[in-house]
Amino acid sequence: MKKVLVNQVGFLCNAPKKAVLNFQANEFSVVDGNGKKAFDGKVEHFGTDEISGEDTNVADFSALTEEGKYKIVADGQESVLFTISNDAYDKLMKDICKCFYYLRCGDALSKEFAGEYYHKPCHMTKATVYGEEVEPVDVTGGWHDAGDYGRYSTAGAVAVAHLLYGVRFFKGLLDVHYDIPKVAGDKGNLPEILAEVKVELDFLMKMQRENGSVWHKVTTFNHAPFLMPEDDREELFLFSVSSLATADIAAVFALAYTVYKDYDAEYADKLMQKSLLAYKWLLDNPDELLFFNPDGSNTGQYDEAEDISNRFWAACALYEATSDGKYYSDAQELKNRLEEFDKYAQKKGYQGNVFTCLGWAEVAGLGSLSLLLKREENALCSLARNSFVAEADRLVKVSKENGFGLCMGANDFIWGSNMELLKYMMILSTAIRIDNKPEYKLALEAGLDYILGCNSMDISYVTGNGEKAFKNPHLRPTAVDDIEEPWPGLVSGGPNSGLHDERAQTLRGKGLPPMKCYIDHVDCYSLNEITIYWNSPLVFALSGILE
Ligand code: 9MR
Ligand code: ZN
Repeated sequence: MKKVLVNQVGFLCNAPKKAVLNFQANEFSVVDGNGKKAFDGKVEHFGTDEISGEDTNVADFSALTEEGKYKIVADGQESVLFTISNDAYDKLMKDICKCFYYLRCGDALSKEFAGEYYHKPCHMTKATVYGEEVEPVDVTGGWHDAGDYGRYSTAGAVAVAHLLYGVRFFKGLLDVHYDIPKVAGDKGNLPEILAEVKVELDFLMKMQRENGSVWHKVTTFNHAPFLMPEDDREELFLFSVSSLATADIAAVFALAYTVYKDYDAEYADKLMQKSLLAYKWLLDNPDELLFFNPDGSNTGQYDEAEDISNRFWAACALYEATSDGKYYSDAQELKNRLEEFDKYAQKKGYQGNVFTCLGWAEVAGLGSLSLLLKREENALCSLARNSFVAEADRLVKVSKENGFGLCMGANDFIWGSNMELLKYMMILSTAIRIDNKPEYKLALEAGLDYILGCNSMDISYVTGNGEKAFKNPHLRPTAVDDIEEPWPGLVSGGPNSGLHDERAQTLRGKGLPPMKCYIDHVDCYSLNEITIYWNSPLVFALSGILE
């Protein structure tokens, strides 16, 4: 089918702007809401690429900078209506931030702020410590991870990290105003994004044992069927501690300390103490303690191959927060070990630069972000800068291999492919601050265009944003709440050529290119689930674009 694919939300006035046609044409025009022509241009033929499998043709209208509502017309085909305006992304930004509020667990939602998406308090019972004869523990609060009701320490830490690094790099995020209630312990001066993040930080504090180690997750033994969160009343379990979770918490609490100290010194000190306690446990327990589900349990495993990147992140974050040289030495030693491990991983087909990996499994890039913030002239800070620039250069190269200008290769279309892209966009938006190459900006914008509809599915992967936004996330409350539309601002996992669920398997054998391995169906947990850490990198990247 002939299609004019475009970012369905729109563009900032001075941003690069393009649409992609999956058919050949000589010319295109941009017309406003009244059908009046606003711009004429020539279509540039690109050709077929391996990610979309389409004959792509590019219509560049960057020169059109006047605010308004427009659509693209070419050869009788029309795009959806989109906006050009400097506030084109205001609603999107509010929506993707407010998602975390709707995902809150415990006694946290109110009808006033959640409206029709309100649900009763959930998961309020104490959790049993799996395999131990100890008192059950109160770990209420935080955010549900995803379409399921699990709460996982590493996933939570990474989502918080994306948001807090976003705040550190791009101050504008502190000025995003949207409706959420005051949170416990807020002295009345927390910007919305920090109030929301505090909800998860408070929960993560409860996940830490007295000895500093951190439980990997709290979930029911198996995933709940499709029901509202308050109806999920199975016993909650705290599964074993892992060095992965402990290191991520040491890191993210140190990072949080650097942000919250400007608002609430007492809370910041508490974060720092807990970070140090976790770090001490790591030093006392140098052997990796990875995580695997006990037999018969099927909730998220979030397994990782090593804990070196997690320990590296913790050392970097503590160095950034305290300037204490001992963390620098630790980070240096871990860097060497990580390089060794990486040589082995690269042999196994792993791609990209390990010092730019931004979670949930590989987190050394989060350590690099702390080093970038430190802005020192030393070996590790240089490594961070060089790694981000080298990776951004690689991404630019990849983006030239397809008509979408998209910095993704066929290998990137895995489970949660949109996060792969969003992490790349985090790298690009950070690299711009080191070396402001125009190519970085082009690749970054193309990434946003892709997420918002300029893709061969012709779908915006953010609910409620774009005329053809996806509507059927694999998300328990949405699936059963009898409300027509899901709440806005949810980011879909996106195409996954691995087709890891039963309904996705119906695409098998159709010879689909990676970009088309997607169905907007509630059953498709491997293509269309949502998670906190698929929303969070978009918050970071969009903040970068708006800066
Ligand atoms: O996001 C995770 C993805 O990278 C993995 O490939 C996948 C399979 O292990 O698991 C995803 O995480 C899921 C988690 O285990 C449980 N909550 C929902 C997450 C998103 O699907
Ligand atoms: Zn809950």
